[in-house]
Parts: sequence; structure tokens; C-alpha cells
Amino acid sequence: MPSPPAMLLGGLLLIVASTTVAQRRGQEAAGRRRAHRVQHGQCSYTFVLPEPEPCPPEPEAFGGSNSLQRDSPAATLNLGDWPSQRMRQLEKMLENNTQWLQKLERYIQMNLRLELAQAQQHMVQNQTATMLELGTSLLTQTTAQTRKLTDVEAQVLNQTSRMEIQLLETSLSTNKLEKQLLLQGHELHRLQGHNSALETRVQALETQQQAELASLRGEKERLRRLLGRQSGALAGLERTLRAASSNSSLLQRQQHQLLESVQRLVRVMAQGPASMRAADQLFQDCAEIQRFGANASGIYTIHVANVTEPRKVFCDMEASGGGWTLIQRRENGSVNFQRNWKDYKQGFGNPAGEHWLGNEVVHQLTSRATYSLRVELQDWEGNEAYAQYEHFQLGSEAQLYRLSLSGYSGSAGRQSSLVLQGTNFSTRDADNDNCLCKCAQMLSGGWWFDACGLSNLNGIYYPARHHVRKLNGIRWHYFQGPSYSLRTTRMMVGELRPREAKTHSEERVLDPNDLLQSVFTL
Ligand SMILES: [Ca+2]
Repeated sequence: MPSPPAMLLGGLLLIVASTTVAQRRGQEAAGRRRAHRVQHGQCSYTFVLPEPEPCPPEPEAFGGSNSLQRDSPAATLNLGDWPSQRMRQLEKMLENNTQWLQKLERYIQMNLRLELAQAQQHMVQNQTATMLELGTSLLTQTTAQTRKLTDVEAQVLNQTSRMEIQLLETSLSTNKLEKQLLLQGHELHRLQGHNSALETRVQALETQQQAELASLRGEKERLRRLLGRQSGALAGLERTLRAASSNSSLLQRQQHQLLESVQRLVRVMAQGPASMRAADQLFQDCAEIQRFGANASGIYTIHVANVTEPRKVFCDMEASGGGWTLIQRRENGSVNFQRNWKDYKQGFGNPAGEHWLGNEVVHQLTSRATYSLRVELQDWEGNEAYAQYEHFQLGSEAQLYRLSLSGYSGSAGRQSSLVLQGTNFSTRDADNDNCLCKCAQMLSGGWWFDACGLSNLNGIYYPARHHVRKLNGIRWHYFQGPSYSLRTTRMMVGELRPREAKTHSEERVLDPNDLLQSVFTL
């Protein structure tokens, strides 16, 4: 396919050729030529056109054959005007040609522009396609490269992380080992310390034992010397006793006289005014009876305020100044002390033997006046002990016969075996103790159990040889421990008097006449 410029050139040549044919007649006049220039963009085309020779005047037939049309009849043509006509003809032709050429130029320009635009577009498309192909291939290559790189990177990362994990594991195990080593070191250190402490203790114990042995040897020697001295003293005492027994017969005689005097006095009083007998009905406790003059221990009748029935009580007129009203006695196990609340309230047993006077009577008594409490104990080895409380008071039944004690003294332990304040009375059917358990059911009897306390004089009476290791027996912790059941007990209320300080022998050597005098002054 020929290129557009070639086609253009061809077209131009054709035009030129046709023009040449049209003007063949004037070829002979080649000397006269006319040049035409056509500008197309940067290019310029020059057409050299032959200039026609002035034609000779033709006959009239000639005039009608030309392409140029004439409106005027040929007859009017003048030969003198011919060259100028011819000139005008030619000029017109030239003009036509020029116009034609301009059209051609425009056509060429348009075609060229279109062709150029198409060519450019085509080129651009081609180039774009090429570029696209190149870009695609580049992209493909890049993608492949990237994929390879990514694979390599992933491999490197995997390797790195694996190594890191291994490193971590290694460091962890190292740490663990270090810790274990440290712990073992500590343990060793501790054991060494312990060992040295033990060694020191053993040495100290050895030293102490040696010192104790030495002191024991010294003590033994001292005791041997003391024994020698005491056996001498005993012999002296025996001699003194023998001498004293002769004196005691004298005292017995004095006592006998005194007794006879008292009996005489009692007979006199019994025969006296009736008011003396009525007074017997008004005694509220043994202290009053004693003050009235009765000095013999035994059964007496008392009338306690707010208690309707008169009560028979045992009065101890000897112990610690006398005038003591017994509220409890155990001596042989003849009375059952496993009783309920009502029995302990009302009292039971025989005042001459084992008995419980009754919580209500004791409450009424101790509400009326200030009382002391004396507890006397005896074990199975013949040891005696007592416990005294300067103030003793028993609450009402509504207060669960709560115990209030103060001012403890005595030989039955440095401490009281009864809780001093705030313990309520409990029986097997009334659990008022301070224990989640039921002390009365566990330890038997009725008592001021705490939880469950250090004493219970109303426990089970155990006979001889059965009295040890008995938690539910008759206990007084600070006298014989927690599981020793005592032989006899007495509890009595009265008042502690300075007379208590005097000994029995001192009381007995009093002049009987002084006693008689005091009785008569009543
Ligand atoms: Ca309880």
C-alpha cells in the first residue's frame, strides 16, 4: 500500500499531467512559464505551470468550442480584443486552477492531518501496547522476584525465630539450673546453721547437765546434813511432847468443866421465859444461832426470808470461827447427785450426811446479807485443803443461779478452781454453760460449769482405789489435778472473822469463866 505522501505526489502529478494536456497547444511557447507555490506546514511545494502563448484569432466556429462560455455573440468579438480576452480566459483558468489547488491543498492538509493523527494514534497504540507488554512482563518478573524474595524472607524469619526459641529455651533452662543451684546453696547454708545451732545447744545442755549434777551432789550432801540435824530435832520434839501430854490432861479437865457449865446454862434457859424458845424459830442461819449461844456443831432449824418452809441445816460451829451453814457435803457416796434442775433448786439429801441445801435457799440467804464461802476438801491420802471466798452471792433462778465470787484465799491451790464471775448453774436438763457441749451431761451432777471448768464437787462419788483418772468425779483442779476424785467435801456459807487466825489450842485454853460471862451478857 503506497504511503499517503506518495499518493499525494501521484495525485499532484496527475493534476499536472491533465493541466499539461489541456494546454498542450501552448507547449511550444515553453519559454514563458509561471511558478505556483503551495505552503503545507513546514513543507512548500512549487508547481511550474507553462504559460500559454497568445492564440491567433480563430474563426467563429472556434469561438464556440472553448470551455469558456460567452454570453455575447461571437459576431461581436473584436480581433483587437482577443489577447486581452485570452488573458482574461487564462487568468480565469489560472484562478480556477489556483482554487482547485487550494482545495487540493486543504484536502491534502485534512487527509494528512487525519493520516498523521491516525498514524500518531496507531503509533501511540502500538507503543502503548508495547509498553503494556513490557510493563506486564516486568510486572510478572517483579512478582516472581518478589515471591522468591518473600519465600527467602520467610525462610530467614523461620530460621531466626527457631534460633530465638532455642536461645530462649537455653536461657530458661540455665535460669532454672541457677535457681536450683541457689536454692541448694541456701538449703546447705540453712542446714549448716541448723547444725551449728544444734551443736551449740548440745554443748549448752552438756554444760547445764554437768552443772546440775554438781548442784545435785551438793544438795544431796546438804540434805544428808539436814536429815542428821532433823533427827536430832525430832528426838527433842518427842521429849517435849511427852512433857506436853501431862499439860493436856489439865486442859481436858478445864474443857470438861466448861461443858458442864454450858449444859447448866442451857437447862436454865430452857426453863426460863417462853420468848427464849420462840427465838429458836427466828434464826436465819448458823451464825445467828452461834451468836445466840449454841457452840456445838449439828442440825439446826433456820427460817430463811422468802422461803416458806423452815429448813434443817447442819451448822459447823468450829471451823474457822464457826457459825457456818453447810450448803453441800460429800463423804461416802450414799446420796445420788445425778439430779435435775428442780432437785438442785429445792435441795436433796440429809443435812446430817450427804446433801445439797438447794439453790433457792442459798440465793435467798446470800441476797439478804453479805456472806463468805468456805470449801473444805480431803483426798484419799488424808490431805486436807480449803478454799475461801470473801464474798459469795448466788443469783436468782431467772439469773440461772449465777455465781459471784471474790477475794479468794486458801490452801487448795494458788488459784481458784471456780470461775469467779459469770458462770451459770447447769444440770443434765439445763445446759447453761459456756461450752458448745453439755458439760453437766459429760461430767455429771449440777455445777457452775464454765467450759467445762476446773472443778465439780457434785460429780460421781468414786470409792477408794477407783478415784484416779476420773474426769466425771469430784474434782478440784488446783488441789489434786483434773482427774482425781476427792474423798470428802464441804461447802458452807458464813462470815470470815479475825477469830479464824487463832489456833484450836488457843481457843481451848480460854478461861471457861470468860465464856460463861459472854453467854450471860446475851
Ligand atoms: Ca453448753
